[in-house]
Amino acid sequence: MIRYMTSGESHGKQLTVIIDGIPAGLKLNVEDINKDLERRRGGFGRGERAQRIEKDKAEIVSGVRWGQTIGSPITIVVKNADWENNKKIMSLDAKDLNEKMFLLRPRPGHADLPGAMKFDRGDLRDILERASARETAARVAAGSIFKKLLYELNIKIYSFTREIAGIEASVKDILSHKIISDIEASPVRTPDKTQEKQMMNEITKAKNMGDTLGGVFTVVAKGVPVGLGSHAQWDLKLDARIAQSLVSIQAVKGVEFGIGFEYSSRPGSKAHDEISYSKEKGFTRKTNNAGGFEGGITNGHDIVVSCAVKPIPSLMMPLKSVNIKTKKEEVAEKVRSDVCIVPAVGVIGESVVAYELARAVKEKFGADSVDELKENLNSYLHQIKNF
Ligand code: EPS
Repeated sequence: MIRYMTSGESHGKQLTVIIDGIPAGLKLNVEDINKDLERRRGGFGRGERAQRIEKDKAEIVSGVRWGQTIGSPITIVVKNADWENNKKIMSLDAKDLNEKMFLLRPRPGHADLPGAMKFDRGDLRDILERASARETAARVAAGSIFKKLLYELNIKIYSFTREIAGIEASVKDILSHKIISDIEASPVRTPDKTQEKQMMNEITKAKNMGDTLGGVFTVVAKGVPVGLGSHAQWDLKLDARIAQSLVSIQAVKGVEFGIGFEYSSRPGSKAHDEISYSKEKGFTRKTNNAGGFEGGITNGHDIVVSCAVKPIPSLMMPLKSVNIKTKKEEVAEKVRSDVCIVPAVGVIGESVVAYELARAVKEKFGADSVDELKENLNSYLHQIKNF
């Protein structure tokens, strides 16, 4: 089984991720992980910290030897540069406790208030440090390994920004690899050059107003074989697992597969992807409204999943709130933050989709080494071809 767990506070010493179950023999290079970390750090609309303070260099401290995984748990550490400026605030030592530093005015839309109530903390920092999207650096480091494993099986994943603040990109062929270079060259990670400018203008306007913006990103996985996930039990449905992983990303509020919410307004005759057959291609469909899933099982078409991202709750022009100590109405804490994270969240989306796919692949094909995994997949593909 593949699983992973992260730890670390936003301004703590480091983020850590432990990944278990990656087969032996996967070639790993820390620079590949760093490239993904760099992609997550970027994007027009990110704040000072993500872009200038943090360098996000991964250090692999276990599970790899001589450039290859060896089957044991892989540990990756990403140091927080900003810890140096926050040593007192984040101190482990009781003697450093300072009530003057407490954050008391929860931000509407943030984990601040329900988290503090649940964990009975008098300082909102105890919650916001872990709720912070900084944690996703650890998930992206892990995601880089999942993507690499999937790449060995010819499964490729990419993402792009579909919309920012209601400005929608027109993307002619989202399933063509050719758009990847346009996406990666765009400051907002969208392949639509015209809308890119509009999106950037909106972000600049919001920044000047002390406001924040949300949007929609899409993740695409190509080369996914038919038969991952299962209809037979609710928690084996792979689209459901992917949805859980995506909604677990900070600020994600909605998920749709394929045409998603549009299904509600179409009759069945115009909704479903008709099936055809040829000897060369086997079973295919001309359309992919379903986004690659039927009954929680991959159907051999590309996975297409989009997510709605809410505007970040840390506003420079804060909303009304209540002081948790005095219970008096006050405005929420002003916390340095980003204006729009949609471009970065696409990269995080790739990582969590890659996790769910890698986990499903390992569940179906077992294997302790990459070669064994490939062999098992190939024999299954042979079986599928003869169906
Ligand atoms: C974050 C607030 C900001 C972001 C941070 C996430 O941090 P700070 O308050 O220290 O400026 O920059 O994101 C990152 C540093 C990152 O690498 O993603 C938050 O509250 O979620």
